[in-house]
Amino acid sequence: MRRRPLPRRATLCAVATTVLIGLTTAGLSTPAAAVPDEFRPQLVTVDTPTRADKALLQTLGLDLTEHAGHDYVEVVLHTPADLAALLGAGLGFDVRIPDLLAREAENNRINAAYAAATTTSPLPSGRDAYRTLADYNADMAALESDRPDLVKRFALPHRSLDGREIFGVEIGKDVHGPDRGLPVFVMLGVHHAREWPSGENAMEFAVDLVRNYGTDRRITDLVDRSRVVVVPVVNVDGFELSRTDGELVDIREVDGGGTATILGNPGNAYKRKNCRLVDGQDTPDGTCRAGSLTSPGGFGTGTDLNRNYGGYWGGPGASDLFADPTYRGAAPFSEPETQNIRELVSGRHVTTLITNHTFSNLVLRPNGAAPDLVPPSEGIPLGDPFDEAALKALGDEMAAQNGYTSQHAWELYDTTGSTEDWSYNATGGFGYTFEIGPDEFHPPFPEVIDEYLGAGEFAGKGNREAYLVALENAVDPTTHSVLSGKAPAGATLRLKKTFPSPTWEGSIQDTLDTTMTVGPDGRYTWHVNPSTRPVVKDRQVETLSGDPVQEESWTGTTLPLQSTDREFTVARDADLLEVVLDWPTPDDMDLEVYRKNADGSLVQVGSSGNFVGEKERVLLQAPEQGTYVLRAINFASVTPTWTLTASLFEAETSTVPGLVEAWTLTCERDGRVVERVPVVVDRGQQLRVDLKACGRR
Ligand code: 0X9
Ligand code: ZN
Repeated sequence: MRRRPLPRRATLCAVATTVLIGLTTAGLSTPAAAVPDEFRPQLVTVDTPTRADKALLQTLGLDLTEHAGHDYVEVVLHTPADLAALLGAGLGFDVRIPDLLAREAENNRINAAYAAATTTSPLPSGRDAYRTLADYNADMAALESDRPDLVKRFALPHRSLDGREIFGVEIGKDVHGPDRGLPVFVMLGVHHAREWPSGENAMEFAVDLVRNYGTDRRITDLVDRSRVVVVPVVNVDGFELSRTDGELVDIREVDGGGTATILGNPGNAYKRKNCRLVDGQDTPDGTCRAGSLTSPGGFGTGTDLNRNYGGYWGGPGASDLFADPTYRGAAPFSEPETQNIRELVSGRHVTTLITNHTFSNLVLRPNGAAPDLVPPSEGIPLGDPFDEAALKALGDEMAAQNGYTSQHAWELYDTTGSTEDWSYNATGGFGYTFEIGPDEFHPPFPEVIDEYLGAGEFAGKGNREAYLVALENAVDPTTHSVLSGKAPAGATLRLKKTFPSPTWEGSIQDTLDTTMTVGPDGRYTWHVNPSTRPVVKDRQVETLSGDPVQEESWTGTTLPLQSTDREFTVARDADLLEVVLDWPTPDDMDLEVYRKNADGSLVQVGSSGNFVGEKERVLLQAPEQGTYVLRAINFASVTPTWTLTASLFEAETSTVPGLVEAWTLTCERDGRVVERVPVVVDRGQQLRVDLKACGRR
């Protein structure tokens, strides 16, 4: 599949990357270097200025962290063999964390010192160290026993592959009583084993709501008006391995028993995926640790839970190779852990959802894949989500609290099968991924405190405030739909819908099945998601209209390993600037586009480094007026003569008409359906539906 590259922004990771401005040899070859005797597992930033480099990197079977920009990918090297593979491929790289074990040990030392010096941290729980899985489970049980009126701890329907129960807490007024149709906010953590702060932030939010209920007016009001469901650790098996191995590093250091063998492998401290050991086969309970020993760092085995959801499952940015870090799984929702979240979200009206990850300081909104991509299952470009304006507004508002960058998920890199790719498109509930923290999967614990409570100019805000903003959105009736009316006291109302959700190439059947109980006054108010799914709504598709409104062409000659610049001035407002570099032979040239500032400095705004043999093309949406520098780079072309064309277009937006879907609303008494009505309700709409027949005997 070939797609038009849209301009992308590099991630915000505080990464020391070698950005290739002009030509250096770093991206072309690395001087033959030997693997040092004393190998240490390490985090490196690999230069991948061209698509061919990225493609080559992907063939090496390395643990690509997915922290990537247009010209780099961060990679965990677990073994000397990994390093040898990278050196052998000749890709340039910078070592960012030279010794992950030493870093793990250093973090452990910082954590121990912090814990020793701290009685109570400023976190809602007062905790001063990362929780273990047992700590999470104990904390959830304690929350319930402390405030049984407010907290219901529950086990998710499916045990993990290694046989563990997975717990969550539901928070709300009279939470053990009947469901009265309040809007639901869902907060998730630790889909990826090594991303410990993602669970901490989720758990602290649960504690925060419970501890401050009754004293803090805003929190009391929000909890009274909602049900908040927190599942702090979705991938319990992976987390257990990562968390305990991270700790072991410390013990090995402390007891002086750090032998080369033990220190030569960080165990599963940097594991990403779940405990699927053999694809398509159940993992016998309790065998995950032993079974993943053959997989250095535990990265080879497992399914990437954030590629296993049904939404556009099987498309770009998800691998079909079991050993790859982004392995999508044998089928959509093949894993018990994703199936748990599917059932959780399908059985309630989750109006807003946040799934936490680490790291890169980002607030990501759907879709996961770029709008110009065409899923074969739909035959039209993905486009922007129907609710783009509202999704962006909320994303921006949350990012203003924690100082992160708010962007489309696809601007990071394409993904399919991620949590909100499914939850938003199937239910219409707003969904976001938070990438917490600047530069590490599980940094020293004090960083968790800063991220949650905010630090520096965000002190007193942070993720806490961003989550509260999200919860305010969850309860705001203008962002979802409301049904209300008369119905017999005590009757069960059910809203149900069955539909095909698009995967990349086909579809899966989804059923949303939700209930509430009518209160004693014979009236109900039900906060629900709109009846028509975003994925079948009208879709705006942008196409270039006819002739360019401004165009310029150049020919030139550039010798191998050199580059040539041409300037183009955008003199009017337009929708799209297209720059195409063409040359006669099927070999490798690259194209970079810069915007020229008033002081003559250059800011890169686009690049195209396609596979060998493909021509280069950069598209810039709504380019600012001014001067652009177009750089033709000869990476490896034997015919140094090229043609460069810059064209400015107006885009035509056409609308692909959508469908209207209905909920089926049933009123049930004593387990018998008494009344059934189709209900069509839009976002922001409040609809009155009296269930009169249900009241008649
Ligand atoms: O790749 C991922 O799953 C996430 N990054 S991470 O380093 N935590 O693994 C980002 C996913 C972004 N895409 C969507 N949320 N759709
Ligand atoms: Zn993650």
